[in-house]
Amino acid sequence: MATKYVYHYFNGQGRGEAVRWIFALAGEDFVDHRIDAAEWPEFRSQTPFGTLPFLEVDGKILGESLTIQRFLARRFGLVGSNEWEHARVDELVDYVTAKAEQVREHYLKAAETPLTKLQDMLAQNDKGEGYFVGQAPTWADIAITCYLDTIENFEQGFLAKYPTLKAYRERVRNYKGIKDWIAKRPKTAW
Ligand SMILES: N[C@@H](CCC(=O)N[C@@H](CS)C(=O)NCC(=O)O)C(=O)O
Repeated sequence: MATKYVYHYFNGQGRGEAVRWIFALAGEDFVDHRIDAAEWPEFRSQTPFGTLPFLEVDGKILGESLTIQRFLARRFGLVGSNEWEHARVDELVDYVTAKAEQVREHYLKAAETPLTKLQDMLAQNDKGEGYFVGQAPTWADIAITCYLDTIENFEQGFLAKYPTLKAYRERVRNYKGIKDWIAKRPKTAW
């Protein structure tokens, strides 16, 4: 029997969206349960750590956004093809997650150095025309593109100064599964 996934997060993108993209890229069904601000105080007691997101996997509960992403990425083969690639993927996800926090706190000034670094790093693999790591998409591509989306949501056109990254973002957003997800997901304020 197919595994039943129920994913709980607020009605927005934020820390929660990358998991939805992993499901979309893998072509796996999940229940996308979105919690309203009004429901949150009561719903909090059902979460493992008092925060969202969390994931139910056939009734078993897993918290922490990066743990959920890593668990699903391993399951769906989105972690790279050898030990070194796994490490590189983890490195990029850790980096971009920390930088996303800084954008939340300090806005786009905090994005300039990481964007330059990411663009240089991307150019080192297949001249920047492919993926961040290896020859197939990984959850690092999803984490990085969600970070780029956060930046563009803050200020549309900000990525114009980073043409390789801008083109990369468009490519990832057009992957099979992700393109459909972006078209059909609820339109939200963040
Ligand atoms: N380290 C946790 C942080 C989770 C977190 O802070 N989630 C926020 C939403 S993005 C939350 O639940 N905020 C509501 C609250 O703390 O009351 C993770 O990555 O899952």
